Amino acid sequence: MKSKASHLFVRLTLLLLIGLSACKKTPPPAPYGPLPSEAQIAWQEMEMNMFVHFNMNTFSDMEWGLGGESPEQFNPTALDCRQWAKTAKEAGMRGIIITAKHHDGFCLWPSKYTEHSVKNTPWKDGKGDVIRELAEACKEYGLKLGVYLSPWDRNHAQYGNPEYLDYFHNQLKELLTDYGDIFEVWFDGANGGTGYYGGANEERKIDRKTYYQWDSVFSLVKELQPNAVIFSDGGPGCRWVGNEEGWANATNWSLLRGDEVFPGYPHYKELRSGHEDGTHWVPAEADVSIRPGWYYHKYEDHKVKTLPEMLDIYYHSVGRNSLLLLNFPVDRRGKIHEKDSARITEMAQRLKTVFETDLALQKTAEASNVRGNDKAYQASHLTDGNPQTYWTTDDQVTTASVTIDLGAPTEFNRVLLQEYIALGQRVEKFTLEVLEGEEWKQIADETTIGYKRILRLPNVTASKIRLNIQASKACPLLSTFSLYNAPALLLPPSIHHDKEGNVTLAAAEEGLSIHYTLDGSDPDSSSPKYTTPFLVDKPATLKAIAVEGGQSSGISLQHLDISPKHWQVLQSPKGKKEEVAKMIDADPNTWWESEKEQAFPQEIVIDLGENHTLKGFTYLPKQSRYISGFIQEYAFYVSNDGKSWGQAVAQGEFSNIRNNPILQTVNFTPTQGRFIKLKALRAIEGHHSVGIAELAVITE
Ligand code: FUL
Repeated sequence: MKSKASHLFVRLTLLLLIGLSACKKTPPPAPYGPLPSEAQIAWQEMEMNMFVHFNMNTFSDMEWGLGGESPEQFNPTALDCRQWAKTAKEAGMRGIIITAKHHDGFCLWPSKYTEHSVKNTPWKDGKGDVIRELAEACKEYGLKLGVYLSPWDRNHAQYGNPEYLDYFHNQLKELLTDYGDIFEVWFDGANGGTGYYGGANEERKIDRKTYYQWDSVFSLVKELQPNAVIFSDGGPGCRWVGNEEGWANATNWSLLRGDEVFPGYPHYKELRSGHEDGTHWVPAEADVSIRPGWYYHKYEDHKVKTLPEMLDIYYHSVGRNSLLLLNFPVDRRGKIHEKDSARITEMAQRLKTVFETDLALQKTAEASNVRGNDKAYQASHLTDGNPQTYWTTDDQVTTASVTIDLGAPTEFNRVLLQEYIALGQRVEKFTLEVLEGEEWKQIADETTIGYKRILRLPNVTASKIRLNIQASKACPLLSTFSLYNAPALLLPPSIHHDKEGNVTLAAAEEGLSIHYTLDGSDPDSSSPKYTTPFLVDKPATLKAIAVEGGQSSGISLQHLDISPKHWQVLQSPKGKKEEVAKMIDADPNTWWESEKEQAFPQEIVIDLGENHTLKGFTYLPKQSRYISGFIQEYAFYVSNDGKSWGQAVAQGEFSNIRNNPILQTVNFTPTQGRFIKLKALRAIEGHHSVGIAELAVITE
């Protein structure tokens, strides 16, 4: 029989051995594949930056200026770079990138190498420097500064010749030496060389791949700003995401076959996912504007993206392993417009609310494999709130599971995962399961993670959640596994009344109930509940709210009327006849436009199919990014037989349609008729076409 003392000895020895093995320093996994530089990691951690498009186009009201604009035009009345910086800072952004020179060649700084710059403008008597003011504002607000310098230059006389390259290099030198640290240099893939756009020297065709001598451009950046990340379609620092709508594919590798891709790369859709077999670390940057245009146009004041649209962008960029570069078209004052700053504030507040409380923080996590059974790599690093620590497995293990025990049934609808990217991007496939009662249920089946992956899921209440890594290029390394419960987004529902007369109501997020009225009274949670589309084919005032747990949204309101189901366009000016029905398809996003250069008046006649008492009409001008065909002066007629029209029932002008091309409503004395005629007498700005997104009537 062993003595108590010998028992104690054995136990102590065992404890010592366990302790020793726990302390044993298992070496970390070897890096796998292409790796990010320190600068790229710091860049990725910025997550969301501000893009500012402000330049000559702001004053010429263009998107791509031609290059011949007079510097006299550039004259912001109240330039306020501090306001931009404050807006960015308060929204949680870390840097600002400014269009120092866009395709039209005008420079926001007094470059020594051209007269086409701020120095020849009335603004501050030619003594101003926008880049300097922005650099100072960024410093004040603790933001980093980046510059966009368009390679394509429609002003420079030598563009297309080798001489232009010296100019381009010299400008880059100025920007990279005179304004302190630059965190990103943005080289746009868009350029001429097509002979199509009609700016200066456009007939000089260039080879986008070779003309700019990218290698020497990139070396210059490296020499002058070693920490700057270089953006272009193919990097080398970060890559364009392959669309201008702010989204990456769900599968998104921070890798690229770097030697294949160059600015202007034709297979740009590949950039949405990167190249799984990429040879270089070139993470995605998703650029998108808060309005349709990159530059400010007053006529887009009503088109600032909605909060749900902004949130989709966030989840589809930052939530998909991409950086988000969100553009603000600064206006002619030199300020971010009030509508845009209100929207970004709303978005930032919402994100703060959603990601305030990590429900997995400090919860127990267990993994099917821990590298060398070493505490340094244990699963609890996933829930310790520290992105610098990670869980990883033994080298040969590329499939593994981690289970988080939440301690009690917990409701959540967001899952956030992060790989520890300093050692490479690895995970190729994963699923998520939750323990609901006694049952494990799969709630997600996904591919890549990368620096950050956020999944938006329907609400689930579970006591445990399990992550199954099903494929990884090498042993997986994850730093974060967080859960959040986003409160419902209680925005007024959207209303769509289609061509057939069906009304569809939609809440900003799943899971909310919608209640509505059709008699003009304010709805509450006892009003009829919306379940499926319903028919309304007569005049009615629709009001709707979204409701969740005793809370209601504001009211959305729309006047509904007879549907255009049986209408026919009988007469229209010269243009695509097969598309003419787009003006009566109840879809505001499609339009019909007559051929350019036609004489006025131009007439449109519509047969409503039967007699109605009409008391007004509505006209929605085309809602495209490029304005033309906005009717300025009109006359409107009603007829019983489509032949005799008599006097106009309404005549006048859409006074502010250029700047505010929203739905135009005209009321007139009630008149019986089956046929209507809109006579366009003039379009804005001397245009000679007529563009109509929707034409509709108001009946009694
Ligand atoms: C594009 C440009 O052509 C647009 O004008 C804008 O600057 C956008 C960010 O990049 O390629």
